[in-house]
Amino acid sequence: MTTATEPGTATNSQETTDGFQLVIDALKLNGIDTIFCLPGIPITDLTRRSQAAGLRVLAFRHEQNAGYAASIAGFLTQKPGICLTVSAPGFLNGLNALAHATTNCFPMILISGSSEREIVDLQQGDYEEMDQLAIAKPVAKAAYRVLHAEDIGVGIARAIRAAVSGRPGGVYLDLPAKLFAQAMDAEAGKRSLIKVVDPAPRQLPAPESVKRALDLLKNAKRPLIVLGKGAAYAQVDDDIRALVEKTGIPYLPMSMAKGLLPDTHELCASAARSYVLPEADVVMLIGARLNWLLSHGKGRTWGGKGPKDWGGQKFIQIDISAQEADSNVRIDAPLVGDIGSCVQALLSGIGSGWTRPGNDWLGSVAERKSKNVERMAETLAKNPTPMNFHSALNVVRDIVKANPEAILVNEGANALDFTRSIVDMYRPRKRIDVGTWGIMGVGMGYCVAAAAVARQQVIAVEGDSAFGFSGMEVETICRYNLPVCIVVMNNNGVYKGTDVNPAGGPDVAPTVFVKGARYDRIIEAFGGVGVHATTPAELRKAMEDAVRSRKPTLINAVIDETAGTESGRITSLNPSAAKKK
Ligand code: ADP
Ligand code: TZD
Ligand code: MG
Repeated sequence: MTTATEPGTATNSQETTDGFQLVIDALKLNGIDTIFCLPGIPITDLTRRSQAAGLRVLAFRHEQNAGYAASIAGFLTQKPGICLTVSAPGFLNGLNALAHATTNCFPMILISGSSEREIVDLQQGDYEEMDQLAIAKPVAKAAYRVLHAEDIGVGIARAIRAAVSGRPGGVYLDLPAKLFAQAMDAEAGKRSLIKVVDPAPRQLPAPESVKRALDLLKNAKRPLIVLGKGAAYAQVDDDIRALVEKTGIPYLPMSMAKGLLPDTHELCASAARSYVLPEADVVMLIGARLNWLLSHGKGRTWGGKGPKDWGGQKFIQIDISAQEADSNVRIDAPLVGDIGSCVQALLSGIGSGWTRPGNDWLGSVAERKSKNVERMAETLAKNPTPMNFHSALNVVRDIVKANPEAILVNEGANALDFTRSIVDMYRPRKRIDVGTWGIMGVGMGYCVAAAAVARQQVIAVEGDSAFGFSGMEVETICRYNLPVCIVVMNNNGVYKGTDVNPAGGPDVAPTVFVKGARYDRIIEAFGGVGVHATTPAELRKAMEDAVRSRKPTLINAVIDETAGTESGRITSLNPSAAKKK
């Protein structure tokens, strides 16, 4: 770096530092201990020197998977997950995950090396030339570029603060190749770094907002709480549990909020979802948006007459983003603040004189629940040949019950929907899945991150299509010897394996894969354990062995290829399926 090394500008110390070192020092100073990356020009030395400096550097086979790993590490730890990539194509591969992090409100920083600014800006054709900053901006919560070594401290500090404060999201940090080799005085370099103070400050709700919410809740006849992944992210599990139990209000966990309270809790209304949504009169959303996953808070799901009609519910919404309220339907009592502070304020406002909801409401919820649970138990008890989703997931359900600390990764269509409803979760932040976009490809990246940062056994339930998006990362799982047990629900295709080519030609239908594929053999190539399971008994034994040995394991679970339905539970969103009706 020219200015800092000019005679007279350096301080007394003789030692110099450089851009590489300052990035590493800045990350470490802020408690970052893991980097998810894929090396190459210009960041190869950054990955090496990070490892030398004691960071855990996990290298992937494709940047998208490193990015997904970083995003979910952010969700699990509240620290921004760091993904490090090369320029242009590497950056673009990572960009999907950055957008995913922003969409899901996960804190993540995508750090990409970039080519020479002068050449990029004049479009003179540099190696991997691209104006990455401009491209990242629309999908990132914030995007910054650092040109001078003495600004690295500020750049990293801003990136961290932007990722974790307020509504968390994905941040892009552009580090041009020239930056890394810039030298500056070591003392001055050290002084330029910033340890971020209070990166995600508490945000207390206004007392009048708390009162408004409590008034609504107190007068409700049929109240309902919806817990979203924001509530899981907030890590205030005891307070949320206290709120549910003190008020006695039934709650519905969104997919990644499952286990915040055990799914077997008497107030869990998951098994009565289609009853409680239209019937509730006051709904309190805690860290959950009224997006498509909740049918936008209106329509028939909520008891509305037509597909877009309001069902008559009043809504309380706890969210850190003031802009979220009214995005779909009227929010009668927005409670803006961090979930911890909001829930505590509600708890103290409730005091001791709270009346629990009447037995007519709790009783009918319980009745619906037990009917549905009974019906499910009957289905799960069946043992058809070939194995279907239910009989296979009955095994997964038992294994998760016996290993409640294990983290469950889940993606696919039917493989997702059935797992979500069949496999109970018992602890917070143990279920990580396709999230807000319903995205395929998060699987193996999530497995690596979960095993690395949470240091728990990981169980992944993967559709055979879903698995294919990140399947090569089984090498990564084997390389780092991670305790990951992957179950591929192999029904020979996307949704099912029975489609035929309508034109009758030699190509199979677009949803169909090689029949009887042996996914188990992929992991064997890298020294992991592969198991071919055609019965629940074989699946059970293989999963038990995997959990006991903690060896990287891939079980090819052969599922009846006729078992799935088009798009799983979201057939209604599929235009061609709608046309057929
Ligand atoms: P789900 O998909 O589980 O319904 P969403 O991703 O739609 O959940 O919603 C999560 C919400 O949680 C977002 O609106 C986000 O702003 C909010 N959120 C995240 N962290 C916090 C927090 N610490 N305090 C308050 N709100 C939060
Ligand atoms: N691409 C991406 C990135 N995300 C997507 N969601 C899709 C494509 C579309 N898609 C789904 O929504 S589910 C799915 C695709 C391709 C795969 C379903 O097949 P599967 O699961 O084998 O994973 P089931 O059990 O056969 O239904
Ligand atoms: Mg499939």
